[in-house]
Amino acid sequence: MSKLENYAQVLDEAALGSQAIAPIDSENTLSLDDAYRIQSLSIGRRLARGERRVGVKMGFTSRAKMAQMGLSDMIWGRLTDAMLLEEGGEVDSGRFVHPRVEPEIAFLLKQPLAGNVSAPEALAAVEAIAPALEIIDSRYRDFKFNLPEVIADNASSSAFALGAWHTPQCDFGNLGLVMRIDGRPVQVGSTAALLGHPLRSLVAAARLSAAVGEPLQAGWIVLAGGATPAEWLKPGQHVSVQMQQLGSAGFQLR
Ligand code: OOG
Ligand code: MG
Repeated sequence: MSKLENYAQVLDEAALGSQAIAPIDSENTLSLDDAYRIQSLSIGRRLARGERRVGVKMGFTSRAKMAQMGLSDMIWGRLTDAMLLEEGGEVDSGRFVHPRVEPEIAFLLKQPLAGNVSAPEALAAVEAIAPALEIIDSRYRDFKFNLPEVIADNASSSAFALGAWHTPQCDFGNLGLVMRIDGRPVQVGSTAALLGHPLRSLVAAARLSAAVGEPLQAGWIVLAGGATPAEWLKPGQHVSVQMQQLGSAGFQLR
């Protein structure tokens, strides 16, 4: 087994067993290409177990997220069907190491989207948009990592909940949002925090995915990134996000 395959196995097993691991790049020797290769290999293990690819998540697309995690480069990860929570449903905290939650907006594509596309071209490929919550769960102890480490760990992807889909007719460039935990507002923000307009995140997803030979597909979901800092989650908590025009999404952590 190659070194990169070995890291993919270690990360995949950490996620499966909800066990934190030590950093894999403490010597700062992994390149970003290596990191995305590890991510691809670890997702390959999930696909081999029967999971299905459903899209892409973008990370560090808001200043709030970059500042919270101390990293300033955009990253992306691969989403599978096993990460999608049932809307309004319950999720078992035993699945996670140390989960956090953040408010996002999701795109559903009606046609493939690849390469250097403009914002209007990206919009033309969007079937629907929805409010979303992402549960991120770093497999590294203390939720601490450098850039290659978090990329190798599939950008901390763990689970996501979606609200109802809406046609993308409204101008969703600056929609106010409130994230609540047990009814208490914990983060307030706007979709404008995402690169000025969340469509820019979709444009970046189209470019980055095509660059590794996995162009965005019709039917795929793209998560645009956390619009506010993430909040720690504890068993028993209920989380919701309410977004102007688009309604809400939520889940209960058991
Ligand atoms: C990395 C994932 C970042 C986002 O929306 O910015 C991310 C992390 O914060 O652990 O999902
Ligand atoms: Mg996120």
